[in-house]
Amino acid sequence: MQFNRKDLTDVTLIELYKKLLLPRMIEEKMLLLLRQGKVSKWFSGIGQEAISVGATYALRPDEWIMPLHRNLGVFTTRKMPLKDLIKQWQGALDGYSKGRERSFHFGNKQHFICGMISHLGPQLSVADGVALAYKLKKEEKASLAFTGEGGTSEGEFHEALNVAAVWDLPVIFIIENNGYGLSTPVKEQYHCENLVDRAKGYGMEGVQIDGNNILTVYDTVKGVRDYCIKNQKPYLIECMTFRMRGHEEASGVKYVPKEMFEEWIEKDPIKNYEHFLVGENILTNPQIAEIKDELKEYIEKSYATAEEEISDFSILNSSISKEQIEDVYAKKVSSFKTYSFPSISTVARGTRFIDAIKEALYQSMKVHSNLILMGQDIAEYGGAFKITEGLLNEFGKERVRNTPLCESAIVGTALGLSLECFKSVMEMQFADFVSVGFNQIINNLAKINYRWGQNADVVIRMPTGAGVGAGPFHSQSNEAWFVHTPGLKVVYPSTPEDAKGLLIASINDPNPVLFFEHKALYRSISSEFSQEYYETEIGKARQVRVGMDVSIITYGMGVIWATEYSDAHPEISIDILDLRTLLPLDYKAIRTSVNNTGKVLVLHEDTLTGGVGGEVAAWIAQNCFEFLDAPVMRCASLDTPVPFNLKLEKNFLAKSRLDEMVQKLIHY
Ligand SMILES: Cc1ncc(C[n+]2csc(CCOP(=O)(O)OP(=O)(O)O)c2C)c(N)n1
Repeated sequence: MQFNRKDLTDVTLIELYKKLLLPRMIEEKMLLLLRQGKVSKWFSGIGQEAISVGATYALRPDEWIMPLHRNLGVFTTRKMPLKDLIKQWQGALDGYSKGRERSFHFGNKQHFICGMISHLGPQLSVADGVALAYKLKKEEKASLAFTGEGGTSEGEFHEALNVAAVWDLPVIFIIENNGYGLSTPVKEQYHCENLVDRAKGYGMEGVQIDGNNILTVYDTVKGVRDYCIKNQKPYLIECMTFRMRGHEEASGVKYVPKEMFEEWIEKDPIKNYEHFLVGENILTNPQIAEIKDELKEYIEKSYATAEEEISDFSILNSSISKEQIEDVYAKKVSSFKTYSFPSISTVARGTRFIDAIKEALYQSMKVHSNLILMGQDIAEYGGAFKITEGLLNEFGKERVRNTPLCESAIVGTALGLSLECFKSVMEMQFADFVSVGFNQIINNLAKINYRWGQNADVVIRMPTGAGVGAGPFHSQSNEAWFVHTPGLKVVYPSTPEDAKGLLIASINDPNPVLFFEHKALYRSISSEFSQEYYETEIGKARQVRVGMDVSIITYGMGVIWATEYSDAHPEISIDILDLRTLLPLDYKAIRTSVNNTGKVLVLHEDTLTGGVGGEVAAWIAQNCFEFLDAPVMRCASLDTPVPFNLKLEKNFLAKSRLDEMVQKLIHY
């Protein structure tokens, strides 16, 4: 192995050696502990340390890194105290993730390390978001994301690299090509000759290097970082290396031919670097032994301290559930401030549902200079429903961003922006398309605050619903997918006034909010709403009508149906409750409505099975049983995809069974 020290001083070369050696020695200790059952899960990076260490050393300590499960060297090179890392690995309640996450699936803001989710690829898009933040702030920084060669087969790899290239983002993407996925060899993983060749396809530069040579890695990443910042462009580095142990410690390496180990042991990054340092008289063998002793002592001491502190930690107490639940959501720190808007220059003021959403976006953009809008065709074109029309002229291309067609990467980008304290609103062109951004929402945005205390300040606008003959993929109601996910908030207004106030509140909320807007309401309903900048509280239902005979508990289009039905049936005294927020539900208001009538119909446009109505009905049955004079009933759409033909669609929709269900309930 050839080492080229260029202008590095002896001191730097020795420091790099210590940094390279530390993760190896920690791992050796951990593997012992693993055998003793003192650590539960371990992903080994032995043989690959030069990549984590060299890359991290080449960055500034306040530049975000998105590591994966084999990147212990990132955590140690960022100088995270080993005793705290050990607590994390032991699942301790005072570890970085408070016992909630696996060994390397956590992050830490103070060290600018973003925790991975098991799905691997999503880290790449989060790096895009951080780089976008650097670019918008005109900071001289780059972000860095790791992926294995297996992870390059994920759609997220393609999406993230494409976004970085199209948006000219200063991101360094590093592929650690270590020969195998879990057990899958490279020839079954990809068919191009070299993964770095893909860089050209995205319109970016790339290089393939020896990932076992610490000086090559360090020097390359340092140069690439300068390039990314100076040229405001991404860069792809493929590091050739080898995984010397199993995917995780329990899985073994039987599928790897023996010769490969023999070949790669010769290329061991530490042995070779040591050889170079001794050969160049930078270190002597006794000095190396001394360094090893020092590190050993540090490791043993850290382990002993961690053990001591862990055993001191108070045993779980009765408030454990409360604390766990409280950590799912970030707390709102700033209180609401009012602003006056003398003129809404580019937005002609109307009173339709769509005007309310526009105004909420406009005013929020004025109030929050760190708010970014992203979505397909939202800039010049004004969005599929023309909601963002005019915003580009008012706020400029940096803040009103057309995106490529890649929902997952844009949700990930939104999260990355949040790491750097930006807010974002992403427009899903149709709520149906959220399925291709699902993983980032469900697994990254929703869980991140609970996992390691980082909030995801993101609103996703979801034009939803049927009734206009748009067929199965432009009509779905999919709010229930998200209501089942702790960490998200799900908001669903049914009036212009609420649409404005709830959207402003969602943007002010530091948590991820799925904001449902019924498309059929955009231009069909109108009512006065205040020109003030105001919030409608998330989690509070609205009593639409007070009645005595039957309660209809509903939301979205259901509110319109229930109100029309009530108007057409003055003989029935109907209590109508608009839930407005589906997660969290307003149980107090639900109880009041049940108490008013004793007969409850839960109505929604979504299909019946597994819909939000089931949750509401179950809660009422358990908590309001004594108020009930009849079983809680549900009126929902048919359990089929949404059909295209208008007659079929009408039959599909819950509205066609509303009268039947109300009558059934009344005559029970
Ligand atoms: C989306 C997803 N599919 C499958 C897995 C299971 N899995 C975990 S690691 C891994 C192999 C990853 O290979 P590579 O990206 O080359 O990284 P390496 O582990 O070799 O460092 C697999 C299949 C996963 N974590 N996420």
